[in-house]
Amino acid sequence: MPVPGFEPIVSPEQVKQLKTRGYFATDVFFDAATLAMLRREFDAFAQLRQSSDPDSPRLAHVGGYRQSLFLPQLHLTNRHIKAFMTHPNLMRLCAQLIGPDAVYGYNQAIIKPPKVGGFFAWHQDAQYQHTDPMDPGFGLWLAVSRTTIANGTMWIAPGYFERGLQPHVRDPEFNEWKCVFDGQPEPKEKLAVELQPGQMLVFSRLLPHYSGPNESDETRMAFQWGYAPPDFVTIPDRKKVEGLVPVLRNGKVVE
Ligand SMILES: O=C(O)CCC(=O)C(=O)O
Repeated sequence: MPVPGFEPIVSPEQVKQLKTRGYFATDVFFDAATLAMLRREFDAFAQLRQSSDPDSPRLAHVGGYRQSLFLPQLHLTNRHIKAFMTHPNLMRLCAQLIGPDAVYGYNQAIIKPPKVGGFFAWHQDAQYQHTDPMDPGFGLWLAVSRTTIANGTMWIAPGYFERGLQPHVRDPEFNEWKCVFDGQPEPKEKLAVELQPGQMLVFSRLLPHYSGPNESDETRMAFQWGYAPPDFVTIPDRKKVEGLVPVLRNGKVVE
């Protein structure tokens, strides 16, 4: 049901592809000023992290391996990013895909410095937090810089989306989950998602995805978060997720 006051922003074909293949890519969704703001704020967070943590990856080539910078929960301390979460285009997307009530939760910037930014293992986001329903709302991955195969863009395995949550094994070295595809570490088919700055991958929490190492001379910058209806719970304990931030309530934007 359309939400009054919010024009749909993506096509019926894109909505169908999200339901059947677990993803679609948007056109450029944000203007240059918004992208410049995100770059500026992410750079500032990165500088701060680097000045307080000498082991943090540098935004210049320092050699080494697997040194991406993860900057979590930026809305908590940054008013520009908090305001970005209710950007009019995002609210149109929420109203179109979710309805009159929506929240967001965990968010992070992921910066892969030139040459040293590492890969991120194949996984389904649903593995990191089991919920009922398993796939509430949608995830977003925004290219803040351009994202290419060479600089470590996202790869996806749509063939596994409809098969639900796949087995994962824990990788103690990197403290992360690795998806297992019919007993194999790699899916039979995969697709690289190369995006221009301002384009987004809209995807399901059940879509297996991976990102490659940054072997280029440029910095890869992305922002990841998602929106959901407010009423999902974690399983098996059936608790509400803490820290969710409402953005739409009864069809009105919550500032
Ligand atoms: O931006 C990336 O490299 C991918 C990160 C990712 O998939 C995740 O944190 O779930």
